[in-house]
Amino acid sequence: MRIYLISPTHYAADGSLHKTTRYWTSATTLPYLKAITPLEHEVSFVDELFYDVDLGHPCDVVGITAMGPQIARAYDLAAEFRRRGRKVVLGGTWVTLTAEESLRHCDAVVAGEAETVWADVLHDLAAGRSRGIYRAAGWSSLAGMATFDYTSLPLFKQDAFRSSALYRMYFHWPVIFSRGCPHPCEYCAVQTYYQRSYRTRPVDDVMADLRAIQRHGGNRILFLDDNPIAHPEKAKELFRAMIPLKVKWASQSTINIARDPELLDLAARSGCVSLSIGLESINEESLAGVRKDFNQAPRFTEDIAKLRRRGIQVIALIMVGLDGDTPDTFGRTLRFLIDSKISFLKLFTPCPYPGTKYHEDMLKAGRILDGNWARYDYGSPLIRPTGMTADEMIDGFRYVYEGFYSVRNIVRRFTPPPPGQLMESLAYVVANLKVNRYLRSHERAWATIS
Ligand code: B12
Ligand code: SF4
Repeated sequence: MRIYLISPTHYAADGSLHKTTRYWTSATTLPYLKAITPLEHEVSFVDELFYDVDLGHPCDVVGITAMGPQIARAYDLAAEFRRRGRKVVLGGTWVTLTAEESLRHCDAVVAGEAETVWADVLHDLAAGRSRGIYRAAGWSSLAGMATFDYTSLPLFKQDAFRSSALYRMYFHWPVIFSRGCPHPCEYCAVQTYYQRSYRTRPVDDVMADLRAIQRHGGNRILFLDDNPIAHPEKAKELFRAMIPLKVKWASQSTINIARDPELLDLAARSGCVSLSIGLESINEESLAGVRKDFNQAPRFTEDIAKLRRRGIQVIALIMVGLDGDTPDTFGRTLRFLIDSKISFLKLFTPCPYPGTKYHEDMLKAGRILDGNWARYDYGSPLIRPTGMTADEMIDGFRYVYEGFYSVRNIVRRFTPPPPGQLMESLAYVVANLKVNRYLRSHERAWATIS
């Protein structure tokens, strides 16, 4: 069969498709799915963030992945392809957590990991049948994961990589070390999808990927993991092995990385230059309300200082409007972010992803304000907060963003920059100035910065 795999974009507030021509990394979902597809099938793929979906594609099966607000576009594409007589399969995090609802939009749903069920789905569709929801019986081993040609990544621009030193600094090659997360944060789709399980790949397999990337001339890595340090001893083993490679890497991580001196030392020595950390809130009560109390907000200032001392730029992920937050939380949050010299900020309003405990609680309490999945982005008022009105939440959200990215505060945050990483700091200053300009020219940019 001919299979067409799609990663959709999301709709902008005016109903147009959000598009861009450049992106700093790429998901691996589509090339990886291609790599695990039985060889008798022919597979092509497209990421709609850059390219247009070919609605007339001469395929037998369309496979669509989706994250967050992309789900609205995924359902529309599914409807259009089915109208044109194609079989449609949906998969990915969102679909997994809403499998029954998703099945109404397609011929088959892959709920959870595809490794052990994808061949069955294709076999059934080829025979003109479908079992509806295909769910793997257990978690598949991460040893010997299928590999793919890294230059086929949907958002990688090979020409730009060859011709532009700036692009070579900008593009981060995606690598996976682990899947899942054992923490209980109630709003989190990751721990819900993986049922709080956690697995790492053998270090040798990850090293093979890193070497393959280096053979292509790549030296900047992004770990796609949600929590690569959940098993600290495994992470230490990986970081130790990576030291001789002399790559630079970025990742998400919990703040626990700052609280284990050996782990932090190995991370820094293996080339860690920036970490996106889900601090979420400076309010202990707000953290406890979503079971993220392991964060221990009073330790943040000291933790961030430790990371900066090792030359690591800290990207803070913060939620505003959680229970426990009041209008004065915004000012305190902004001051904290500036005083701790955070390099980059991603703000979120609380988002009740269907399937999570947080969604269930908000639904029961009648606090969900918007059921339009297309608006399940970073900064829409989706739940009614308890300590302020929804309007106050959005005003506060803008106030923190505007304050954080004001030129005056950019200067304050990078004076002095983290030691030993001058080029990284310069790149972050430029990125900050770009956000400053973007925020001023795009009215609803607040909700879609990534
Ligand atoms: C890379 C990434 C991005 C990139 C994507 C760039 C691009 N277009 O290439 C960027 C940074 C832009 C991004 C943005 C966002 N992302 Co994102 N992203 C990821 C990340 C880190 C990796 C995805 C990946 O490559 N995984 C590796 C592949 C191999 O695994 P996989 O995708 O899970 O696929 C497996 C199965 O799920 C299944 N599968 C998946 N899709 C399909 C489809 C079919 C047809 C089949 C058969 C199987 C199948 O098969 C695979 C093998 O088992 C994941 C977290 C993660 N660790 O997965 C979050 C994640 C998917 N993102 C998420 C979200 C919410 C977002 C955002 C809304 C912002 C945010 N809050 O993080 C935006 C939305 C984008 C938009 N358009 O508006 C959530 C999804 C939650 C949900 N319920 O939907 C995740 C899980 C992160 C999280 N912490 O919650 N993201
Ligand atoms: S630590 Fe991060 S990935 Fe893990 S459950 Fe909490 S929010 Fe999710």
